[in-house]
Amino acid sequence: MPQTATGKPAKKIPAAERAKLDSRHLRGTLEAELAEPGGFPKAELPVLKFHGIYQQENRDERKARRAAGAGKAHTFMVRIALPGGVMTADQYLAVDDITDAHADGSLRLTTRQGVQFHGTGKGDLKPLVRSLHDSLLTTFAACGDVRRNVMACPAPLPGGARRELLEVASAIALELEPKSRAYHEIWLDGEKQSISDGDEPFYGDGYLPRKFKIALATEDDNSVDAYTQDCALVAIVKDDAIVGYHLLAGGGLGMTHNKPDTFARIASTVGTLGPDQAVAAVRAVAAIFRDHGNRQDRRHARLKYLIEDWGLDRFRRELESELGFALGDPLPAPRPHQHDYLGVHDQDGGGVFYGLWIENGRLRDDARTGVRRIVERFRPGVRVTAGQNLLFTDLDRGQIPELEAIAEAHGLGTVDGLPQALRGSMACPALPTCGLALAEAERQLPQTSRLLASALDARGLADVPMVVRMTGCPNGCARPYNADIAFVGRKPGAYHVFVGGGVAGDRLADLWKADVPEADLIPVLEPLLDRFAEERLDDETLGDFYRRVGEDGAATRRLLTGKEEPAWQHWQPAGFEGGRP
Ligand code: SRM
Ligand code: SF4
Repeated sequence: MPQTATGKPAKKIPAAERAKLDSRHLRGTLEAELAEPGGFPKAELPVLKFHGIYQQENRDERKARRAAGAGKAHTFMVRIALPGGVMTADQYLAVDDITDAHADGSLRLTTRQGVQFHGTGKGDLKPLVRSLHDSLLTTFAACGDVRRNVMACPAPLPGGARRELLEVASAIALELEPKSRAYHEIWLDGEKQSISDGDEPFYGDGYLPRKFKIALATEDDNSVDAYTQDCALVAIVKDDAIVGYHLLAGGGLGMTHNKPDTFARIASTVGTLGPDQAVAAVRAVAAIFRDHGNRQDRRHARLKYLIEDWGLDRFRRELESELGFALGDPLPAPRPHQHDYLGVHDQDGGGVFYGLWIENGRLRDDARTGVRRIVERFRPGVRVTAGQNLLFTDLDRGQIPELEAIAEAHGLGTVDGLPQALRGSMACPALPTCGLALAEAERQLPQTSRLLASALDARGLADVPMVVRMTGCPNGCARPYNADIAFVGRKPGAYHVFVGGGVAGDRLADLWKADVPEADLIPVLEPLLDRFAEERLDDETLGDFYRRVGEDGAATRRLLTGKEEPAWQHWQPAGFEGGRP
């Protein structure tokens, strides 16, 4: 075994770290591999991700291909990063054109305000990236061990604060953008540069230990789910201007079934910042993660585990030392709701904006045509929300009836008559594209959420705001663990059912029942819904009711079902409340 200078055995560098170190600042052998038939070799896939590209296969076809003795038919998922979800009409139309030219004809609005293409062939990658670049859009650093798409509340509400919030989001995105020219060289035929130490002044050769997620909310709008982020700023607004921020850190949802050392965590309130300290503070949090995050065990390579190991006091001390100034004392944690801004709203500077519900963020066929027609007709600004919906901005109120008529003609649900259980629902893509999916999500939730909507309607609960989420595995891409109700894939056709999060997104749900077959997803919730209908206080949400009637999840379950769960599956360490156990 290799030795260090002190004679101690040197730690082996894990493959994921080695791939970054050897990549020559994200170049790897991608350019050469692009010219070869077949997929990219496994060793190059981590580098490919930094360019916003994942190698996938259509899992619906896997069995038949195996049976026919055919190898994997590789296709690619390509992700665009859009700080704050903001696009122009021209950019949206270019993205829509690209899915016909270079992908499978569908667009996927993501839970982090990005857009994904699926089903892209290897030969289409370069033209796809070039077309995006021509529209000033990029896939660079949309994935990989860097800061991910920086989220910000996208609604252009009256007052200057929202504009400022989006500007700060863009400034943070730029500050933490990798500076390597690899993307230009590989995809845009940019001039080859020699690789020097100065290429990546912030990230260095090893980039971050893993992904790093940032979001900006305000004290009255948590539409970006701030408590699930590695680092979030919640703006304190006075007289339409941002006068400071709450700094949150250490949120994160990914976990692995039956591995108790992995867990979801709600971000902690670390302190407060002045209005000009936002970029420096986020950069400092990312620097701490870069320097102290776990690079040996990728499952623990998220800021939440570092904060759990250190404790909040040490984290705050290290952060202040990195920053060179003291943070303000934490204020009581804000509890704004996750607004969806569907329908018509007054806009900053006059006019209105309009929020359109897009089921699970998937735009294909008639729905895609409908959105395209709206964008062509009114040329609005287009914004992707963290709820996988679209906002059209810069409209006149007089245009709304025609806009709604186009939406309805193309089967797009306007907000009137949209049940809350659908309105607040989100699913991740899962099958057939996601290589990690254990169960369906995007293709299953439409049935499940409609059954839930009927069950709520039958009990007079149709108007209760509700966050309902489904994922095909425990990684948590549709942020299930802080929802009122969530279904998390366990195996084909079976889910863990969670309840007790809520519209503020600031607490974790409890595991209500494990390994529930698809057909029983709503029946297992009925005792809870019955009792909710009977005992609900005015304006109480399901998650709040669940918390009120039982001290903890187990107590509530006993109360409602009269049963103990037999073998309690791993969910959270005992006594874990989303901060330190
Ligand atoms: Fe995610 C991996 C899709 C938001 C936690 N996520 C994946 C991959 C790339 C699967 C893979 O690694 O092979 C999925 C691609 C599926 C496909 O076919 O498109 C995928 N994640 C998504 C998207 C598209 C879901 C959606 O419904 O929109 C979201 C893209 C956001 C974007 O534009 O950047 C998406 N992923 C999230 C979120 C939510 C968030 O960030 O607000 C989470 C939970 C928050 C968190 O990170 O803790 C999330 N995704 C993960 C994880 C688990 C990370 C962990 O800490 O363990 C993985 C697995 C991994 O990284 O190894 C993952
Ligand atoms: Fe895939 Fe799991 Fe993320 Fe869903 S939650 S997209 S199944 S990794």
